[in-house]
Amino acid sequence: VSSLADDVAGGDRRALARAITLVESNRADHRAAARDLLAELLPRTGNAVRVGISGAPGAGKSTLIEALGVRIVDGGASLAVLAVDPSSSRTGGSILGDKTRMAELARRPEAFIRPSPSRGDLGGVARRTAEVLLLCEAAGFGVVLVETVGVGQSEVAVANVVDTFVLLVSGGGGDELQGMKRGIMELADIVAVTKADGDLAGPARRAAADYRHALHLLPPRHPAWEPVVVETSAITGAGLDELWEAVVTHRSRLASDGSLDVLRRQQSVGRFRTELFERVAERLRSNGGARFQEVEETVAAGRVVPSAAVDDLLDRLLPDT
Ligand SMILES: Nc1nc2c(ncn2[C@@H]2O[C@H](COP(=O)(O)OP(=O)(O)OP(=O)(O)O)[C@@H](O)[C@H]2O)c(=O)[nH]1
Ligand SMILES: [Mg+2]
Repeated sequence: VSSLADDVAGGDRRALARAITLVESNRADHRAAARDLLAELLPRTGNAVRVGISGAPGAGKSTLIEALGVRIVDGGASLAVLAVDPSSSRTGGSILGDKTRMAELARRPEAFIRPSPSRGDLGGVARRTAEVLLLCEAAGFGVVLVETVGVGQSEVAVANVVDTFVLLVSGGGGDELQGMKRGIMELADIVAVTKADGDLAGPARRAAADYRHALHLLPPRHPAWEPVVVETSAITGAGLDELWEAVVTHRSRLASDGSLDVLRRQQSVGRFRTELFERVAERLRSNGGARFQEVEETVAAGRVVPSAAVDDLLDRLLPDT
């Protein structure tokens, strides 16, 4: 583990890939090794610009990341791209899609692209994403972009590990705003209306105006930042500089008034609590064993109300001290 940590810190890509595999594994011995590895690398983390890019399936995330990513590395930064896709049924296609959609970026030595396998629950996805991001920072990447498909709560998980959250919407899908959950809009520091090219340029402009209006009605996430809407096209390159400028400005505003520290502290504590509560629940279930099932049966049969069954079980398994 110690020599793997050294290799990761030295920027060795193959070591980084192995470290990520370790962190993503569920095997108990791998988990233990991953824990040691992260502990050793932790002092080298925290320095990247962490950006989340989320949007509906097919919104244009990968294509945008490819075009934006090439600009970022052209600008002299090193870039890691992580793809998170919790909907396992789509994973195979998505990984293939990402490989081909980011072909140019994948050839650049300053870039590292890692499609994350999306086994498991949301908590697992959140933990792995956070830890893989830390590994990329320890390996020296200046920018980490996390792509996530907005299919529910995965974007919340990703918003909890990044500094700047970009919501990507497709200019063609004018009705998207109607069905969009308020909670997702509230996460957005930046909305990028993409595919603003050709026939879609007009609809994209109208969609951008709608989003500006909608964002205006929401309470701001940070006192120092009013969410912005940019129109982009991964095909013509329009708006990409503006988008990156917005990310950099957002990030430096947060850094300069101390909100970045506050945000990251809250994120760490939030992940700690989420994981703690999930794991306590798991352990209760497995330690409860047969008793757990017995109690569930009494609830199922309508003999006890759920809250009373919980009181009873908790008193026995986790007594108040
Ligand atoms: N006209 C136009 N088409 C685009 C643009 N960006 C992406 N597309 C097209 O939109 C489709 C979906 O693009 P992707 O980048 O794979 O979208 P995604 O959001 O990553 O999709 P998933 O990862 O599957 O959720 C592809 O056919 C792209 O060629 C754009 O800026 N303009
Ligand atoms: Mg994609």
